[in-house]
Amino acid sequence: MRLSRDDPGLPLYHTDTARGYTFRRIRTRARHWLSSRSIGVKVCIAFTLLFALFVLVKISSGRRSSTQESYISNQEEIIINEQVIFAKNERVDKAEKKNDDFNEDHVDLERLPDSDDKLQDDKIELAEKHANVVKFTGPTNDRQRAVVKAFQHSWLGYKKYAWGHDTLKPVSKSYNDWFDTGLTIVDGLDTAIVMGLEEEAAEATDWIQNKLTFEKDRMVNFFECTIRVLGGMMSAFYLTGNRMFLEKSVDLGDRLLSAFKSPSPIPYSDVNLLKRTATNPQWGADSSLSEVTTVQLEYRALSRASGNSTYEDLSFNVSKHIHKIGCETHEGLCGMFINANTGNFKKGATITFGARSDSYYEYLFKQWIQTGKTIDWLKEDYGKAMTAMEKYLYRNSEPKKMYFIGELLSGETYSPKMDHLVCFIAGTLSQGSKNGFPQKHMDMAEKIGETCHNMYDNPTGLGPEIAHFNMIPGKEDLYVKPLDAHCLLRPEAIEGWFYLYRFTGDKKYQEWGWAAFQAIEKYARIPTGGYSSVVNVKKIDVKYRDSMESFLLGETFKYLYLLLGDDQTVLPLDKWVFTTEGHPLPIYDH
Ligand code: DMJ
Repeated sequence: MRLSRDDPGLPLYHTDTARGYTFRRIRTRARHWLSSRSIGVKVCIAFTLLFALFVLVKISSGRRSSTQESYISNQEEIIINEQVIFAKNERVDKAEKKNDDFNEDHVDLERLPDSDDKLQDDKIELAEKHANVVKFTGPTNDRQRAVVKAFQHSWLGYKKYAWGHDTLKPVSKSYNDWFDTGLTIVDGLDTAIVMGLEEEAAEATDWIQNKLTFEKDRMVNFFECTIRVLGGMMSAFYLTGNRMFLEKSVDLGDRLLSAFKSPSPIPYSDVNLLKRTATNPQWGADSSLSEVTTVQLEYRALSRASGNSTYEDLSFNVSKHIHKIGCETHEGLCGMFINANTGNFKKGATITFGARSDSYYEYLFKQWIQTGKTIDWLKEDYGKAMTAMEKYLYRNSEPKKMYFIGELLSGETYSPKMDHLVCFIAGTLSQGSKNGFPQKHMDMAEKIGETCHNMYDNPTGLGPEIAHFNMIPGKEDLYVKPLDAHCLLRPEAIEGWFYLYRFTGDKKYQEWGWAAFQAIEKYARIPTGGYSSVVNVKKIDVKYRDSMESFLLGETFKYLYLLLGDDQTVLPLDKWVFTTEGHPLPIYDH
């Protein structure tokens, strides 16, 4: 039943006359009550009222700023290097929100230089001078010459059947596009430069200058595009001093920054290069730990070269955020998923040094190196994580005692499984021990490096994607499940042996690298051009996956070439830091 205004069922003050009477009566009583109180009581009441007013104002201003967040669509646009990145209020609100909720360093987009002075000439001159000092004279022995030939064979196949596309399908003599940015060219260029291959380097440079465009209406993976394309071009810039590479990198970097249009310091995983939009991965709500924490070397180099600090600031905020929230349950070992909307780790996620986490640990260390060892917490977080790795994950097999790094499934259950990807840590640990970390790190590096070599003990001599280890006496130490037996010609084991050889001078690492190279030649080479990933490393009746990954040129051949060189002062590790994709970038003093 609906009540009318004059309904007798309503309380008295719901009629005008009665309400006026009631208020007058209350006011008179209140005045009378107050006049009969002491001064002290009156002061107390006044103070309480003022405090209540203050609280009300606070609450209402908080409400207002969160309401403002939903009105971002019709705002003025912010231009960064001639490109629209954020709607203005969206940017301001996000900056405020990041400061309020996440307390990361405010990234002041207003500080950005105008497009006119976006590339600072003094920085470019510096890079040009730097590049002039770097001379690559080509191979000095037969093994290096063989690796150069292999690189040329892969280049030839790519050129014949896939030029301008992302990757070669060497068996079907066709191509595959993932980002549609000529991935093999940009990822492989700096290897051609390092090998002294002037013709291939010139072809790549010409294509990047005249054909490469990022006006692509497709979603690309923010991390992969950063480490392969941006990293490749930034390395080429620093190795040659050619400012065209920097200009292209700025263009790509501005587009990729869209990933940071998230409500937390954690970027989204996928970016549309044309529309400059970003989303979570299609397969789930979370971003991978390794992906969000493995872009910082590249963006720092871009910022330092271009004079635009935004790339470095936004990407470094990710590291700062993770440092701040910490991974205390496992003393510095983090779960593999983190959410770009909340900025929080997914509870109960697997802890691993393999896929989805690996290079988080690598970039803690390498950022410390890149910034001239000036940021102590990077070193501390890395050291703490390595101690925890030894405690929770580092185990040995039986009966031969191969040392490996296993996983904690759901953050709890130990699994003696190691991805080939984990072999990178042999390199990082050995470099760490030469930069102030304990000798124990070198011991672990050598043991893991050896286990990675054992993983190659297969009929083809190639390494599998994943190995499992036996921890009970009496059985085989290492076994490969059929579904894990494929080989993408990944670089990590060879990368580890390269660092170990540089730091120990033990020639066994060169021998291991040479054996792996010969296996690639024997079982992965496609006569018409290129090399193919294989289906099962245990079968010499090889079946091909018909794909040649860009990192074969960007990393695997580069590390082989450097490992097998007589001159181990090429690209000295106190001047250059290798990105996770094997692209050398300069080390700064800050
Ligand atoms: C490369 O793209 C990078 O090394 C990345 O960090 C993970 N692994 C692949 C090659 O295996």
